[in-house]
Amino acid sequence: MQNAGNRIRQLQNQLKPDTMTTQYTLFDIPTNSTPPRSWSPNVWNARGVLNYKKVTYETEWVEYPDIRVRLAELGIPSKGGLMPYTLPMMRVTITPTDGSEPQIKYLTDSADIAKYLNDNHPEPPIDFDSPITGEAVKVFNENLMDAFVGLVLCDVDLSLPERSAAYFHETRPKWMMMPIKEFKQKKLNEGAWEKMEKGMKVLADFIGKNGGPFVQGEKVSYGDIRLLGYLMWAREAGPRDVWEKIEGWGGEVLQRFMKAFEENGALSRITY
Ligand SMILES: N[C@@H](CCC(=O)N[C@@H](CS)C(=O)NCC(=O)O)C(=O)O
Repeated sequence: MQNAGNRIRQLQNQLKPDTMTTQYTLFDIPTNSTPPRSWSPNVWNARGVLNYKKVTYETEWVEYPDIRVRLAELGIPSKGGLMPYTLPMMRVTITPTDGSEPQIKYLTDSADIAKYLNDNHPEPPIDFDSPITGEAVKVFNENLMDAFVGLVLCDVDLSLPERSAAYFHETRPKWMMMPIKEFKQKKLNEGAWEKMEKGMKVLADFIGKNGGPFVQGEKVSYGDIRLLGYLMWAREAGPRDVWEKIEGWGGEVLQRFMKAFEENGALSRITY
């Protein structure tokens, strides 16, 4: 699937733009709200780019236990291991206007989807080349991931529909090597709240280092999108008090960061 983006680009280059139409479908995991909301940090890496670029797309909601069934049915190869099929996935349907058969491709990793969209929809640009993306992910992983796992991930089931929550309870203890409740308690004992407070201050310093609203100042990089994804995970699927604390500790820098993404359209579509 790695080269699916390239193959589609080749095809698009062969065809003149007015001789085909392109449709996108984003496969996403729903919350239990009506309408469902997008909450997964990985999916937000793709959805954030679609929204920011104002690309037209539709969403197909797939509950956790149905991901492998739906993707296998569409002919997607298994990745093996504990998570053989994952979302986000994006279907690209290219329909030639001469009536010949549509070409369908599936992109099955958030980074591939984001890159594909940036290559095919250059405006507004997202900086993918700067080392800032790697730095942003590193800052998050080193300072906040552990706290997010304890305070956000462990309670995600509260925001999921019943069957997805049951799947979560069945699968996650296998990674955690213990029941979710015990794992959360372990993270609390290891100082999850203190780590969250400290980590959010480090993150705010990092985001604000060029004057904000984004890490490089005015220019949006894929690193900003990745950070947005993690924050949306907490905002949309974490307990309310955790998000309120995160907002407080992120301070004015975080407020400006989220507001800038509201204003540039990246958060314009959450439910469809
Ligand atoms: N590298 C992948 C990771 C995606 C991923 O881990 N997705 C999770 C949802 S957040 C998933 O689909 N899990 C399926 C499962 O747990 O069975 C990407 O970013 O696209």
